[in-house]
Amino acid sequence: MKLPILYSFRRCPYAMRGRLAIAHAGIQVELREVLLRDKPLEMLEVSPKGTVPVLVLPNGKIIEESFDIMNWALSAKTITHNECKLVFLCDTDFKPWLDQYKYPNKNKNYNREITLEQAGKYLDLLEAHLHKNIFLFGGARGFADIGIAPFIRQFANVDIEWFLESNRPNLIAWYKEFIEWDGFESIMIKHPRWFFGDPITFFP
Ligand SMILES: N[C@@H](CCC(=O)N[C@@H](CS)C(=O)NCC(=O)O)C(=O)O
Repeated sequence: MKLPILYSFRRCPYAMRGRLAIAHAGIQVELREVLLRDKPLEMLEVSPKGTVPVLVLPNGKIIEESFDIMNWALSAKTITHNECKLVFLCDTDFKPWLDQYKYPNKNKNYNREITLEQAGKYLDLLEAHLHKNIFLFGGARGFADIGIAPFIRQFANVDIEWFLESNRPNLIAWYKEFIEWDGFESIMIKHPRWFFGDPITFFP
């Protein structure tokens, strides 16, 4: 049976959320680990925009946005408008500040305090959600947790002491639960770079 093909890059948070959703849904795909600076032609042919993740379905359909891959994988579960909105805000409002924070040298006007204040607005929003439940929308991990956690992990890793000392106990507990979750560990297993003709790497 032909499997969907997932072009992915281990450390990319967008690819992580795609892998998390696929693994969470219990779907099996063929994993093709790429090098961002030398992407395979097979991937660029089907998705010329050149970002990962890219999912190629057996019927030839291409899904080239991580959000859409999560939607595809988790479609059996009910995804609410509010969950989508929180993930969307992560990509539009939080990610630009995360990029500034991660790569301060790329912007000569970089200001750490402003960045932390602006990114902090989104962190506060998550903190408020987590006030009621251990996951963002209830007692079980869902679309929003999977879609957002890889980005919060990246943010935390820039200055872990600052993050752990910030006054957001629920967010910190949620973050720790995520990084210690074996479901997360399992999607972070290292795979060699894919080359045409290689044997299939099954994921998960
Ligand atoms: N909107 C895209 C963004 C994906 C994205 O930007 N991925 C990065 C890696 S984290 C990428 O592939 N960048 C291309 C490159 O670095 O050449 C999505 O959600 O899938």
